[in-house]
Amino acid sequence: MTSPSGERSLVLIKPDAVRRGLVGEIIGRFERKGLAVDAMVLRSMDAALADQHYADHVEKAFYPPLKDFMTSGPLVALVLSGDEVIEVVRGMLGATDGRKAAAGTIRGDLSLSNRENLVHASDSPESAKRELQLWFPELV
Ligand code: 3AN
Repeated sequence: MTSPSGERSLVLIKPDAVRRGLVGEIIGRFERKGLAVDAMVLRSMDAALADQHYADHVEKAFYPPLKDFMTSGPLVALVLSGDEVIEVVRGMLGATDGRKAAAGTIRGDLSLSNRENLVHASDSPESAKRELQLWFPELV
């Protein structure tokens, strides 16, 4: 099914990327791909927002350290738009585990971790809708 060109994705450039000075590198890749930045903010994720954002993962064993990591410092939240942006950005991120992600992807080129994997992006139109409402309620 073809997605409308006005599709949007919620992207988080995680605290590891901010600490490592990779924000420009990562946003640059999205811009060079031809995607538009519709909104962007540097902010932190508190415990309550983490529990809402990762509602599907709160019961999993990896969640407590993931929550500690995601609340450990500022991150950059952005809204990207473009043709099939949700699928396109997921492809640009690569597999969850940076050690296994393909070369040429953001995680494949820049991460060696399963947890500190630099970027989150919505994985479906349903999660994009939910996450955009959570992070940028003024836009939806
Ligand atoms: P993705 O970010 O590729 O969509 P999810 O949604 O399965 O991956 O997991 C959400 C986040 O949880 C990942 N970005 C990663 O930081 C962390 N994570 C996922 N699986 C593991 C794991 N097995 N061990 C540690 N952290 C994990």
